[in-house]
Amino acid sequence: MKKIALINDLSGFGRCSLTAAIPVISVMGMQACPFPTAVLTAQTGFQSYYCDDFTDRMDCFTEQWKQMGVSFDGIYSGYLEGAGQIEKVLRFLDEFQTEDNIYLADPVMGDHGEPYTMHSRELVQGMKQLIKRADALTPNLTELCMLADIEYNAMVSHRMEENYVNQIEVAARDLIAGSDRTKYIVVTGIIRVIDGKEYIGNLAVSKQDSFYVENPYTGMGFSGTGDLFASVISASLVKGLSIRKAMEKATYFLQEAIEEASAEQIPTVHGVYFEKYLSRLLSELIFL
Ligand code: PXL
Repeated sequence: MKKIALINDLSGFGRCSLTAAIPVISVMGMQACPFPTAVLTAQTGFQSYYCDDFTDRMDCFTEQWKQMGVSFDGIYSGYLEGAGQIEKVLRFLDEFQTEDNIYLADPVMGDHGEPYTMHSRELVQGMKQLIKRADALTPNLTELCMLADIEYNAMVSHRMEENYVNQIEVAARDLIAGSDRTKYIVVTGIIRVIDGKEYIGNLAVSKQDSFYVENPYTGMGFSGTGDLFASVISASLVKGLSIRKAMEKATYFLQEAIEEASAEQIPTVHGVYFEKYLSRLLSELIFL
């Protein structure tokens, strides 16, 4: 059975990071191997939470797994508890990244133009190095702007323009050009206004082409949806599916869960009821 190493935090509440990634990878027929970056009582969007930073224990995972002689078909990194963890992930990659396995980096740093609490200038600088090692990246628009040194408000001020998505594509393509390894960037959370109605979309960009999918926007952003999306993309690419198929799978899995959460006014910090929709990820390709 294929294995994916999941470098991410474990949050008791928020339906994000490892609690999102493990079920998705499992239902898609692969072994999820968690490599925790931090353990939190709840994700950082809650008013109060306790966080145990795992920076000084990350090398133990790398060392022990190396001694065990294990290997991975995929590596997926998400939330890092500060810039000091970049070198730990790089060390893990030095040991476990190969020509053939697929590394997806989700550069978790902020959303809606705002940085998350662990954000720092050093984290952005470190993330710019880390993403060069990735086969695929899944930044939201805020994170793309941070990585490409674009002012978020300046970018979204173009959202009414016809070529808005093309402008984002140019920024994504620049990041691809800066890496020998990166094949795909999927930019999530692109909000457009057409005839007074809001739409939210995801843009996949590769060296050769691009692919954009959008749906009506409910106006609410829920915890963990980016992590669930990245988990489906990671598992799909490891299975050998195309980026287009991967995005279709992720959209089919999440769209109704997000609409339901918006209609029921679930507090956004708790995330969506993705558990109800996991069966949508089962497919005939499950044991490939
Ligand atoms: O969903 C991204 C994420 C992951 N992990 C933690 C977070 C966040 C976003 O706020 O706080 C702990």
